[in-house]
Order: sequence, then structure tokens, then C-alpha cells
Amino acid sequence: MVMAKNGFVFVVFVCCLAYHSACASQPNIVFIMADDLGYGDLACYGSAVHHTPHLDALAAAGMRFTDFHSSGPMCTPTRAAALTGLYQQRFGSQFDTALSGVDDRDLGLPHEAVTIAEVLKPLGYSSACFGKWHLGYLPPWLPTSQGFDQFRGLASGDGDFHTHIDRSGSEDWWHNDQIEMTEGYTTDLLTQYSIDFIEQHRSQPFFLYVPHLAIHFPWQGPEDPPHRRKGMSYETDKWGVIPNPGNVAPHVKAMIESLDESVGKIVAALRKHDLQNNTLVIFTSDNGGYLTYGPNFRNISSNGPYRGQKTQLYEGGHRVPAIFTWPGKIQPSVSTATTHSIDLFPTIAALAGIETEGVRTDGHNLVPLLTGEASLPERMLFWRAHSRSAVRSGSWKLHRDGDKTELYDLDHDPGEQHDLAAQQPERVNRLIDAWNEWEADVSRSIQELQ
Ligand SMILES: [Ca+2]
Repeated sequence: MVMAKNGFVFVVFVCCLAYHSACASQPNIVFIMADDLGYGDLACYGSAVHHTPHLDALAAAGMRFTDFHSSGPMCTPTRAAALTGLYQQRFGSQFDTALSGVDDRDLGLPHEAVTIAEVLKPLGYSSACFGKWHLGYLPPWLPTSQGFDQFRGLASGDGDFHTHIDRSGSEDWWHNDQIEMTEGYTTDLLTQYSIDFIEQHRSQPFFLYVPHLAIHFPWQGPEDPPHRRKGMSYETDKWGVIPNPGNVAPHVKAMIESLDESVGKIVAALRKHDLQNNTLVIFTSDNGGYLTYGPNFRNISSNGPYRGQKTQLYEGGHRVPAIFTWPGKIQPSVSTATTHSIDLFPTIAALAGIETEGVRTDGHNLVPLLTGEASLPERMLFWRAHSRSAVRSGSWKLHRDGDKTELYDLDHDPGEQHDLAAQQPERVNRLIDAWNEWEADVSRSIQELQ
């Protein structure tokens, strides 16, 4: 199968024999992505504040990663990478950051991009996206134009959890390509859609993508009040009703515990229909958490021992929780393998029966790692957020911002406190050369798209 659009060629080889033999055992995929959830926000990742029994149980039953990274430090970049298996920079520099609800309403993930939903469709998978898209604001940039059979949720980066009004004051609750305003708390609505979808599709392979809005602002737990009204702009008032901005934590705690309940209900739905042994559940976050926001908001999220926060390329901006659970196939364990959002596409594609060699991806198929058959080969990983960039090689991480460079040895300095750049100029130069090579490569992809 060759999927080619405007010269951006993506080739998927589906071995007929492999496809037919895989049909009977094609696993379901449930991919749940939290929003802005920090490395230290779950009890199973060290939180002493949040009660997350369902996610802790999911982690205890599967493989919990301690060195998993989002492809960007913000929402849009990681979503583009996770769904395509490619560095988002291949789609243009606008994917270095979040698509804006003011300036980017006529943009979206290019239709030339091949998403995991598009690849799974010819293999007989039903697919749904229930949650926050943030890869386009309006048709034709919504999930149903990127291979998903169904979409319910919000297109923008943030909507009121009760009124579903986006930051610009527009209604933002969609059913496929139409606005369909619906009453209910966002996390609960997405959970119910997911449960219904599992029940309706229990007899065929499915791909369920649940990009929760929690715990992105507006910081509203289920019991917090609605805030936004249609027709008002919230560009300068986008955080919700926070009586004590110096302590956002109680609102975030309610959001996290609601998210945890959602995961518990989705897993329970799989169990109810006896699907748990034929379903891979993936849980991760699209970027690290905010510790502070602007001059006022404090005590928001936790990135554990890691430096920095959302929007930054220190570890706190992109090292995130990641849990892969598949009873009988993945043994309960903790993995220190360095893994990344771009690995999700090739992993899911491999499980669906697609020949790994035919998948154009920047990531690695994690199936051998998940099943204990093989470790991952060494590789470098790259991040770019406009002028700031980072490269990871083994335990070494180089940061650049203009002429400024910083070098850290994460094995001995996970908090990125001791800059070794001046002491190791040769290593710095090697990593800069590698990064330049990577940037030249992803820039060629942009030209192919034009
Ligand atoms: Ca985010």
C-alpha cells in the first residue's frame, strides 16, 4: 500500500499473509494522553499529594517508563509527532509550538501527514478520537480528515470544562465536523464516549485515542464553577476561577483524580467485555507540567526531580509518565529505556500487523522491548522549540539557545544543575554537528510538503 500525497510519500507494506494471520489476534489499542501532566503528578511516579489508584494499578500491571519523553514541551507539537511517528518539525516550524486560536485558525496538521488512524483503517480497525485535538481548529483540519471514524470533544487547546467555550469565546464541542454543544464535565463526557465506543466495537479491532484535556487550564475540578461564556474573550483570563492563585494545587488535584477515575472506568469497560487480554493500553502526557504560570499562579503541578516546566526543554518540560499495559503480553516492570512520542506510531503499526520495515518513521517499534525480547538500539533524540533546541545521546543532553550551550550528564545529574559544556568542548561539538544534521533532514521534509 502506497499512500502518497503531493510528493510526501509514505509507504506501508502490508504482507497479505501476515495480515490474514494477524486478523484473528489484532489487538485493540487504547491510547490515553493526559494534557500537561507532570512527571511527578501520579502516585506511581512519586506524588504524595494525589490519589491515583487506577493509574497506579495500570502501572503495576504493565511496563512503567522512567525515561519517556514528549516530542515537544507543548500540546500541538507532541500530538503531531505521536500520531504520525515523525518529528513534528517535518511539518513546518509552526509545529514548534502550539497552534494559536487567534492566528492559526486556518491551519492544521497537513493532510499529507499520515496518521496512525489512517494506517489502521485498511486493516479493519475502527477508530475514534475523544478529547482535545489541537491539530487544527476548524474543518477540514479535524480528526475525521485524518483517518478517525469519529471525533467528539474540543478542537482548541483549552475549553471551559463545564461550558465548553474556548479561549476566544467560541463554542468548542464537536461531533465530527459539526459543533454539538453538550452538557457535562469534559473528563466525564470523554469517559462516557469511550465506554460506549468500546461496547459498540467490542467485536472488531479498534483504536481508541483519548486525549484528555485534564490537567490543562482552565484549572477546574468537577466541583469548581463554570467560567467562560460565549462571545467573551479569555485571552487574558484563561485559567478559570482560582480564589487563591498562589495555590492552584487543590484544583489540579481534583482534575488529576477525575482523570484517574476516567482511566479506571475505561479499563473496567475493557474488562466487562473481556477485552483486557487483547488490548494494549497506553497512557502518557503531551508535555511536562506547569510549576508556576506568570507572576501569580503557583503550586500547580510536579515534575518530580526534574528541572523546568512546560514550554521549556529542560527535562521537566518533556520527561513525562508513560505506562504500557497488556496483560499476558507485557510483564509488570519498570523500564529505564529512553523512549519518545515518535515511538508510538511504529509500535502500534507493528502490533496491527504492518511490516516494520515499510513504516516511514523517526521512532522505534517498542514491541520487542515491551515483550522482553530485545532492548532498544542506541539513538539520538532531538527537540526544537524555535530558537531553543536540545539533543540527547545516551546520558548526555545538550541545550542550545543562540550561542549559549549547556551540557548535562543525566545519569549523574538528572536535575540538570551542573553545566559541563566548558569542560567537554569536543562532546559539545559532536552533539551540535548531530543536531545540525537532524535539522537539515527535517527541513528537507518541509520542502517535500510544499
Ligand atoms: Ca499540553
